[in-house]
Amino acid sequence: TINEATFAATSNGENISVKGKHRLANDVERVVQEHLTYVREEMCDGWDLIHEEGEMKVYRREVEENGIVVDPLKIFHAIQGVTGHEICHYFWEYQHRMEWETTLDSTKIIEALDQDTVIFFQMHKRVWPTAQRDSCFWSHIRCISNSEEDQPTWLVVNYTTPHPLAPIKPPQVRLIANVAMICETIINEPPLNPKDIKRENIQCKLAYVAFVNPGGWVPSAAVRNVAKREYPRFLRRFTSYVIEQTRDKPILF
Ligand code: H15
Repeated sequence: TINEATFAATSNGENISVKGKHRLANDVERVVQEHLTYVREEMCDGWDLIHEEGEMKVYRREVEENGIVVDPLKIFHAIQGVTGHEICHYFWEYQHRMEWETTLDSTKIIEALDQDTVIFFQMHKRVWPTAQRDSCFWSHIRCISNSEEDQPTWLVVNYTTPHPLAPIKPPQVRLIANVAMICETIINEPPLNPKDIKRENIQCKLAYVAFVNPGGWVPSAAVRNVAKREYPRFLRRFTSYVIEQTRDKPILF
């Protein structure tokens, strides 16, 4: 846990880092913990199952803020033959992104805060008839051990942040996002020797959570249609990509 005394704030409220922690470490910690709590909450009132495909279930809650659609989204999925570490690795690593992302024109890292936290600037494909969107967010990958016996939980969080290297240049509109990919690895019929675990014995249980604000008015029906089509498409394509990439590689636990 992070000690408050590790941080200081400047007179204009900006965080500065002290004792080797980067300036956004407090934010990262808070958002990670919020996601871990939120993902365990029951899916009850207000959540609609909007898409089901094999093991994939896509839920959404219809919410508008000042007439702008900000529907929270939760997807649950189970993928055979890969670990949570592998899923999170391919989701977080910049080098692989353009091979599975179909909604981006470009992606780049504008700052590395530490080994597990980088700041991305991304240009999103324009969705007709709306203005083009960009995004600037910290992206953090983490492994959490639950107990000696269980496989650890892996997660990636993407969270919007301002950055001097990424000023908003109208007519471009900035997406505001808080997204998490949270994964657990299940080992079926574990062999006595862990070295004998095969891909056919493993499964990754995945939860993908997204709060995205389009950053400006977009017709509600248009956003909802795009979201309903694009999120399942993303997860289908991304998980096939990870299966393909890891098939003949040693298992990364
Ligand atoms: O999570 C996904 N991609 C990552 C890595 O590229 C980035 C993402 C992010 C999005 C926005 C801002 C910051 C970070 O976490 C996969 C995203 C799939 C997106 C599916 C399309 C959603 C459509 C939402 C409608 C917005 C309409 C605006 C005109």
